[in-house]
Amino acid sequence: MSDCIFCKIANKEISATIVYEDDLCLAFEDLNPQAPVHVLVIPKQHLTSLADASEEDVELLGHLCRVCDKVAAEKGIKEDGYRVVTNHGEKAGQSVLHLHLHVLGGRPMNWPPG
Ligand code: DGP
Repeated sequence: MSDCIFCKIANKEISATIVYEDDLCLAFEDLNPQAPVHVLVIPKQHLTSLADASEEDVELLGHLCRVCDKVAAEKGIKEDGYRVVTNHGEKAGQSVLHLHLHVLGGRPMNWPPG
């Protein structure tokens, strides 16, 4: 989508600190980190959120989860523990309308989340 900021990052029209990339997805540092490690994992294909995904996307969604774990390992937070979060819609606080998985770690995570 031409006006989507994460599509622009995926297309390298906007710079980001990329920590992982393959044919299907990209992982980059969050601009406004909420933890010592805060990486966003996005599909290169535009999906607005998890609610926009269909049965056709099952393999892609599984791949994104595997990449979250890979990123956590590369960032050194796999052993101690990490959190993966995705927001859908206004009440969940989604601010960028391109599916993204937050990988958070490097500090204790509270539960329930705010
Ligand atoms: P969410 O609230 O779940 O939609 O999270 C959106 C996240 O995206 C938020 O943590 C900040 C991050 N973000 C927004 N714009 C940019 C950007 O241009 N670059 C990067 N690296 N992160 C961004």
